[in-house]
Parts: sequence; structure tokens; C-alpha cells
Amino acid sequence: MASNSELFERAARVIPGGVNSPVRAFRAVGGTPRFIARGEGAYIVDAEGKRYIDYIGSWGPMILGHGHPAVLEAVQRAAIEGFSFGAPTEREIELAEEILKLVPSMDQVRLVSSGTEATMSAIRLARGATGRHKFIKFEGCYHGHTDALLVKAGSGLATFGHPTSAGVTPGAAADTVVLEYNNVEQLEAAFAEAGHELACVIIEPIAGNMNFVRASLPFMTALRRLCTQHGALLVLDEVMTGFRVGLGSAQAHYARLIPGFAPDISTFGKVIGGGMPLAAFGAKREVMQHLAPQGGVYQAGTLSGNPVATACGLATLREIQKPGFFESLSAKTRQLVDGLKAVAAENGVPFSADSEGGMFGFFLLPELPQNYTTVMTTDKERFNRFFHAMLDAGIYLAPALYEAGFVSAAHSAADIDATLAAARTALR
Ligand code: HOZ
Repeated sequence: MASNSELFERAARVIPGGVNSPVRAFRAVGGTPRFIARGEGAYIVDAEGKRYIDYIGSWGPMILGHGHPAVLEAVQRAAIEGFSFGAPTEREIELAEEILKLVPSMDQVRLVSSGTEATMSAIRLARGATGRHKFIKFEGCYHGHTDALLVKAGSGLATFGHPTSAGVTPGAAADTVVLEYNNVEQLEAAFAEAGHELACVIIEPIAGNMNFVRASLPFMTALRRLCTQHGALLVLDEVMTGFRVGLGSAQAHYARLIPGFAPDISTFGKVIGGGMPLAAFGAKREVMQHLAPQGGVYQAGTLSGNPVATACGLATLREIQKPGFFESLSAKTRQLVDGLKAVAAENGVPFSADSEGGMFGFFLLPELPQNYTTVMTTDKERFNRFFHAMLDAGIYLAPALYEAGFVSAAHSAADIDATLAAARTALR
């Protein structure tokens, strides 16, 4: 049996940095990434046979835990029928119908293979539909790795201290306007100056790539009002929050608090694929009609609407609609977050934490931060010590303080208790 470090050394010879996505490399926290051999419900088991309670859940998708029987069965059946046809299938319609039933801000949805594709296509669609070039994004929000969006982004870029990626040309980023998250004044000023040139504003409604930072109600209200006033489209990036913070996603949460609130375009990923490469973007019919083959905005993909991925997504979406699913998931996640706060208070450690549905975040800061600059003031050394002590105790948290965490339906009360018991020693 090869150890994690042997596998990492071997991987580094053939894969840059030994990983296929940078945050997996443990660079922010140091040490050796765990090579995962298998997942079972709320747990993952590494190459050395050590079991962990998994709070990453593949960075969001595994809302039912690993190897849910209904999902497994649907995937196995679909795989036998065929892996990929590059032609339409009935299951794509079923998945689109299921998504649209749960997200009333959209009439139509286009299936793609990754969150990056979804956000990239949403920006192109907004530009094509409005005939404008510029768009606003917010510092610390990560919308995938397309050039124009890799400016002052969170997640892996924050981890490595390069908020804007090398290789993004000034031309590619020239129409990207970056503003501070939750800063209404800055937003008003930007619209006053360039509102007529803006195709859209893209935002993570709960930013999960600078840990967990909610858009405040005044900020979201201003955003909706300004977009409408100036003819810019509001793009909610729900790749992370979609079907994860609640059945109607983050937009339903804001719609409950802000009368009439709805985005113009939404992007989804992660949960809608249940762990398979599947994502989507959607909007009202008048916006979506700009997409090829009806309209002039081109977008395509060989594996888009893949039959195995749609089976996985569909089975997952059906499970999360069962009565009481989100009530139970939210309660468990709150139990974890409240427990961590209590442990930190016992240990006299400055700590704040928040959750919505099955998504959570915590900071070694006395108050929840409202923007990226404040997130960056977190005590990194203490976070890294905490991370490693938890890992040793069999608790698998995100290996960077800029990432949100995820609880699944498979996590039990005993798992949460075990996590809090480990935190009692680790959080010092
Ligand atoms: N974009 C993810 C972090 N927010 C990382 C994905 C991965 O490494 O799997």
C-alpha cells in the first residue's frame, strides 16, 4: 500500500504540483495532501486506510454523502445504457424540468459540464443580450477560471497570494470592474459612472470562496435596484449555494427577505451533478433566446448534458426534495457551527461562524467579516495549527481558510459530536 507522501511524490513527477486543482495541494496549510481511496457516507478513507469525517464533500456536490444507494443505482443504470452520445437525451429534459420547477427566476436552462463553463457562458450571454462589454465582479468572489473572471478572485488565488492570475492579459481583464463586496457606496458610484456600459454584475450571493461571507440585505437590495435602473443583468453565481443552502438556493433566501428579488441569470454546478461533472446556467426566455442555435451567442460542449451525469444529478435532486431534508441538514450544520463557537468561547479563542442549509464557514476573528480585506486579517498560523490537529484527529476540513465547508445528509449527530470533541483540543 503506497503512503500519501509516496503518492504525492509520484504525482508531482507527472502532474504540476501533484494535483489537478491547486487548493488540493495543501500549500496554504503545509503538509501532505491525503490521497483518497474511497468515500462511504459522511466519511472518506485515504490511501493509508485512515478514515476522516468529510466536511469538504468534493467542495459541495456530495450533499447526500458518498455512495448514496439511490444515486449509485441511477448512475449504474445510466452507465449501462451508454456513457455519452453527443446527441439529445430525454434525461436532459427531465433534469432541466426539475431545476426549473425549483428555481422560478428561470424559464430555461442550458446544461454544461463545470461551474467555470456556466459562469463564462453567463457573462457571454449577458454581453450578447445587452450589447454591452463591461461587467462588475466583487473582490474575493471566485467564478471559475475563465480569464475575465480571474481578477481579484478568492479560493485558490487567495491561498497562493496571487489575487489575479498570471496569463490573464490586460485586454482580457479590461472590461472587468472589481468592487468591494458589501460596499453599497462603491457600487452606487460605479453605476453612476459606468452604469450605461455594464452588461451585468456577477456575484456569489453567499461568497464561499472567501470562506463564508453573506451579501448583506442592503447590498443585495441596491444591487437589484441599480441593475434594473441601468439595464444591466444581475447574475447570481449559485454554483456553490445552488440546492445547497436550501431547495430554492440562495435566491429563494433573498427573495424571502427582499420583496420582488430575483436574479436575471443564475449559474449552478456542484449539487446539480451530485458529484459528476455537470453545471448549468439559466434565465427567463427573453434572455435565453440569445443563445445559439436560436440566437447569436455561441456556446457548446461535447459532454454537455452527459447521460451519466444527468442521471446522477437527477437522483440527487429527487432525494433533496424529500420532506424535512433541508430542515434536518440545516439543523445539523447549525449544531456544528454553534458547537464550534461554544468550544472557541471555552478556549478563549476569537471566533465567528455562520451557516445556511448545509454550507458553513468559520473565522478566527471575533466578528463575521463583510469583505475580502477583513477575511485576509485572519490568524493564518492558528488556522493551520487547528486544521492539522483536526486532520490528525480524523476530521477533514478544507485545507485553506478561504474555503467554505459542507455538511451532508449522511453526517450523524455522533459525527458532529466527534468533531466538536476533536475541536476542544485542536482549537487553542
Ligand atoms: N474551486 C474549489 C475551491 N473553491 C476547488 C475545487 C477542487 O480543488 O476540487
